[in-house]
Amino acid sequence: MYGNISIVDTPQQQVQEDPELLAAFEAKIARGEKIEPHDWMPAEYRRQLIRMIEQHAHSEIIGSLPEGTWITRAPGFKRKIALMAKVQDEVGHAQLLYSAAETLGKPREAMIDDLISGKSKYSNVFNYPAYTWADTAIIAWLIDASAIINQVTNSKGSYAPYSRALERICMEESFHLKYGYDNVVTLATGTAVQRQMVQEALNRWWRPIMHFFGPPDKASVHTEKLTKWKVKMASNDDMRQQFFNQYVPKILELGLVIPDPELRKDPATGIWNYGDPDWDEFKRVINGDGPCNAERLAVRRIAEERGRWVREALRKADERYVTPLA
Ligand code: BYC
Repeated sequence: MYGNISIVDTPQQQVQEDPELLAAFEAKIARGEKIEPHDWMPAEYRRQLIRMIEQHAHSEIIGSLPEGTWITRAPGFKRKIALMAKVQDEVGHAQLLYSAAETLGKPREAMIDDLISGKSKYSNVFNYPAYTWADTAIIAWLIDASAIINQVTNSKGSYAPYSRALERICMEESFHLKYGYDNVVTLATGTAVQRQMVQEALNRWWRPIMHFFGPPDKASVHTEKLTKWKVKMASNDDMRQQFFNQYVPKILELGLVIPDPELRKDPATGIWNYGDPDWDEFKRVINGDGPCNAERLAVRRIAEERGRWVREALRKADERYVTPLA
């Protein structure tokens, strides 16, 4: 219970919804209308949205860390400025998304607590290290590209505050993608050492990027419900296929090798077939056992601790402002 809004925390806490209200809600969604925070919604719709938007917000804030470690080491002043702006944008996206999730009744403090205690998930990809400058280039090009595919699609979804946040985020992400592509092109058309560096980075990130779109549809837990309620506007496999369609030709054009010998488009169906990207690794990483999970959460815990006095000061100033003068 947060304030006067009761939040169902687990799917086990079944709520018997009023059938008339539920039917009206589903008809509204079927007509393509948006749901606003004050509108009636089923408890499960609220729970699913909080889960997904909160995970997305955490992904943005944790996602700023792998690239953030390169701000002090960026090759050249202009690239440093560009990277600083990108990292700042990602943190801003987290703010927009936490605000969107708050409209559903869960306070930001509770979301942050669930992140740093390890209760909430965030995107698998940010639990891997950025060893070289080329890793940052691959992140900014291909992870931002993957995020854009996901976000442009879901910005057409039913929950208005999430749609609005996604539209705004995508505008900034499209700059990130251009910045990342420019860095990859520089390396891929550079010296032999630079080409090797970017190829090795692609080898490291390809599998995590396959995982980014979520488990195969047949193993996805939430897709059916989220698609019915137009929160997810395409399945995990459909978005992964869209990524292949758009980016495999661009990667090959740069003379890079995709580290999956089985990746091939079936000319009859137009479907890309690919080798097993190791779904066991995906499960381990999203459940806390990736190469950098502990480090990422430790950084967030320190930030939370160090920022406590600022939040306290703001809260006190706020209280003083709203307390009527004696
Ligand atoms: N990573 O039933 P499924 C960025 C979990 S940041 C971790 O298919 P769903 C950027 C899933 O949560 C943008 N966990 O789930 C930032 C569920 O677990 P729970 C990040 C994953 O929700 C900085 C379980 O697996 N984008 O671009 O239907 C720098 C079963 O999965 C992942 C978003 O967050 C994963 N990849 O679909 C640069 C997008 N995949 O909750 C760039 C918002 C699945 O039952 N999220 N799981 O314990 C979504 O669109 C959807 O939640 C997903 C998964 C497509 C990711």
